[in-house]
Amino acid sequence: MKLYRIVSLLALLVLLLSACASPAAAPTEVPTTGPVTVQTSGPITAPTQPATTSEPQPTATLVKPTSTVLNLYGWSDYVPQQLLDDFTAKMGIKVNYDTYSSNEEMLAKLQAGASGYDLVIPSDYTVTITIKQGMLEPIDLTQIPNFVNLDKQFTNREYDPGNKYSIPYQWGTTALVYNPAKVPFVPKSWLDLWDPRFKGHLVMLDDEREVPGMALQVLGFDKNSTDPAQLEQAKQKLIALKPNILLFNSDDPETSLLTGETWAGLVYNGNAALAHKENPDIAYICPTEGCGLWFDNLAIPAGAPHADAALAFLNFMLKPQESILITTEFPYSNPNAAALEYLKTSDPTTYAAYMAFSGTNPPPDFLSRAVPVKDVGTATQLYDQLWTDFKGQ
Ligand code: N2P
Repeated sequence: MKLYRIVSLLALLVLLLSACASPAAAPTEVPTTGPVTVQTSGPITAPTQPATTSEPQPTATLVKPTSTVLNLYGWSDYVPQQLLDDFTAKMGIKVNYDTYSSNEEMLAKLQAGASGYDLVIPSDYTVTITIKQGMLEPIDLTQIPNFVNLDKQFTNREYDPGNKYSIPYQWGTTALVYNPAKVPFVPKSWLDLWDPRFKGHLVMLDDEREVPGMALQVLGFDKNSTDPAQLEQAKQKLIALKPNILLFNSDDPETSLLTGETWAGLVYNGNAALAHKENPDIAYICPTEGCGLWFDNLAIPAGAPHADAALAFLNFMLKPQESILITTEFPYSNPNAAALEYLKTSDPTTYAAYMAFSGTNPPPDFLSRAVPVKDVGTATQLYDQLWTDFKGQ
């Protein structure tokens, strides 16, 4: 009993000390290199400090930006206008938001040089590529005290150890969505999409890594295969699926599911969540062969003309009250633990929907089959070619 008391007191002391620690400190954990262990089945782990402590701490000397403009280049349907308006109102910085539909589209623009953008939203493997190619500006984490709001499962990951170049924005899966009212059976395998009854009724993302990755999984190969023979087989497999595909759309594939034009397909979790919100029958599963897993991040392109404004935005969007605007409007999964805690009380209905749906809060067996896209180096060209050939068929 006595020992128990001492242990409890020590635990309390550690807690108090960690609460007093400088919030601007960079993460010190060992990079996560093993399999993904994101815990999403139960309630999200409590943040290291109360959700209400979202304002910059007095210990951090925040540099006040002098720029009055911020040029954001991000995925379409991904950053709420309200968040941008709030930032403008608070900081006096106007935000221009240009959009893209794939990592490859964004990458091509950056590679063309002098894009004029201050912020981009690359997925994990594209963070790797852009770091490798010297295309990102290092991020001074002392200027982002709200970084502590992030769940540690999503920081310091293998694609950017120490978050030197990128700040988590949203994360999610890429899996199979279907409308039970239209589909006369319960799909379990990706192979079900090849069923002739789906003729002209599938929607697929216009994503040259996730779609071939799925075909590779179906064939029992590594989702990130660089073997030309395996990629050729994946292409042939996809060509056989073509009659069933009505459209390729990475911007709002949920629309065609809701109108009933499409009955099933391969989409990002947020698309499925938006469809499910309107039509609760619409389901989202990770098939037996596996599905996709991704982590999107905000990053500052090298030579960004308004890097000071970009840094201020990174800290701003991590405030719980701002971050939940993202989850409310574009319900992908949110890596901001403090924001989810805040959502629990500020909007219990949205929080309950977030926790209940497999897209936003995937159960462990779903996640255990989810495989991330990796940078495949020069084999990227093989995927480019596969995609061009397949779509041109
Ligand atoms: C938003 C697309 C989400 C990005 N339209 C998936 N990585």
